Amino acid sequence: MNFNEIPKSFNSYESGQCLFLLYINFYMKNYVSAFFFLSLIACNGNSTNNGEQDEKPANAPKSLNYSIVATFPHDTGSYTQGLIVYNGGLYEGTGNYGRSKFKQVDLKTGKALKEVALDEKYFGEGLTILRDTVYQLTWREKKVFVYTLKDFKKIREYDVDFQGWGLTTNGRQLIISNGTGDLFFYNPDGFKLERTQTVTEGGTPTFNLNELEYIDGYVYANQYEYPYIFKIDPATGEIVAKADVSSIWEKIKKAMPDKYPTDIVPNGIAYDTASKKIYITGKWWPELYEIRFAQ
Ligand SMILES: [Ca+2]
Repeated sequence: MNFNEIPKSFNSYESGQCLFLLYINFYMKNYVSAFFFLSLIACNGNSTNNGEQDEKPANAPKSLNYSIVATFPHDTGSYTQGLIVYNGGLYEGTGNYGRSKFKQVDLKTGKALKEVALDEKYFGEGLTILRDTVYQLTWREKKVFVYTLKDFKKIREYDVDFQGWGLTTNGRQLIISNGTGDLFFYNPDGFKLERTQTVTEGGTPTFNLNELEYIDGYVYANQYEYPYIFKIDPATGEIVAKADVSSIWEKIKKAMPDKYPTDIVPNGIAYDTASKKIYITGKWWPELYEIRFAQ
């Protein structure tokens, strides 16, 4: 999605409010102590609203630890919306009007081997390949494009009634996120909705599910604007584990100081079913990482 449509409950906004209160308090000398402590209470209150609760529910997701195995270059012109590996090849779908593409990428160089540019009126979103057929979502345009993998030729378009965000496949269905906390399971034949699954964290519905990847029976999802990758049980919607990629994201922010932090979000997860390798990247990131989860 585009950062222009940011829900009001985001951390960055709330952190900004806390800093603003502290700034005002600093200059209200007569009331410094009282307001300072009130501000701390307010900030702590926001933390609770963000889900960083003092007491985790019994069914809170486990921490999903990971290590970086290898680092590869990534095209900083790619506003990554979907990342996949299919038959050993790396493919990426990118967004932004006038810059949206579907391309095959050389892992070693980060350069496109083959690509299709979308018309500038479309904002590309999630991407997946099922049975040698490529599916690519669009954002507000509510179109799904279908291409042949062999020659990247567009063979079909479907109209949908939702914003497209993330896309993956369990080998039978297309699994879609649309910026909410729900996953939508579609039959690719005729593009019919078969099931909707609400995703929950500790029993509470989540939100901002974005780029997706199906890995060994679980759906992994980036949470837009947050440093999390969720591991979701698709049968129940429960987030069973959660990885925090803050350290990688902070490194990218430092490397790209001119970019708005909420624009260069983590938003690419790919899985090579043959080699069992997992790759992650983000929008306009200069690097792509092979990572290994600890569990
Ligand atoms: Ca993916």
